[in-house]
Amino acid sequence: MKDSALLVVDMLYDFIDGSLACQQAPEAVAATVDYIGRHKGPILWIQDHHPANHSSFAEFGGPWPPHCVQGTHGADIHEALQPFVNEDLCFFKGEDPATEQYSGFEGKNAAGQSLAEVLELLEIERVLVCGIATEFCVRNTAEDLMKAGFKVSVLKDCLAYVDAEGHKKALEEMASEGIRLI
Ligand code: VGL
Ligand code: ZN
Repeated sequence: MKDSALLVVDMLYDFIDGSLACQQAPEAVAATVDYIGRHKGPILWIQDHHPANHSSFAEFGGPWPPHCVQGTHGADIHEALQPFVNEDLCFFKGEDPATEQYSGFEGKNAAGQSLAEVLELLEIERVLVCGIATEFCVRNTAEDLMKAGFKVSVLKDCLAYVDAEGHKKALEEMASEGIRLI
């Protein structure tokens, strides 16, 4: 059987203990480290990576405090996960100041390859998605992967969220769309 890929979404300091700290984030990081110990296939990473003048920031009319600004600590992957990071498998999103980009699907790595392109090169059929935030990046990424024809599972113990109700609703809706919750 082909390997499944693990896709870790936005486990970045600003979403864990920084300006946009999400509920359950430290627990989700610990559960992800634990899961990686049992995971066989490749591990890919999505990173929110904004310029300092991004339109999603409140001072520019958006809904969020400044977060994950390029070159800052808040944009870094949590240190507990660093031993498993391969730079070629890191995909950046949110780099265009004018565009909100919750989905990591069109994220690009340093070589300019897209997530979908690399998943295809790796001959991945199923993508296991975990990360932050359930309602935004996790959900949009999982749905785009489904639409592109990948099988998708979400690791429900490895998620953090902005709002508990929103998290619950997002899980229900993903399940109804055929995304497997494991
Ligand atoms: C996200 C809020 C702001 C996410 C990104 O990726 O879930 N949420 N920017
Ligand atoms: Zn963002």
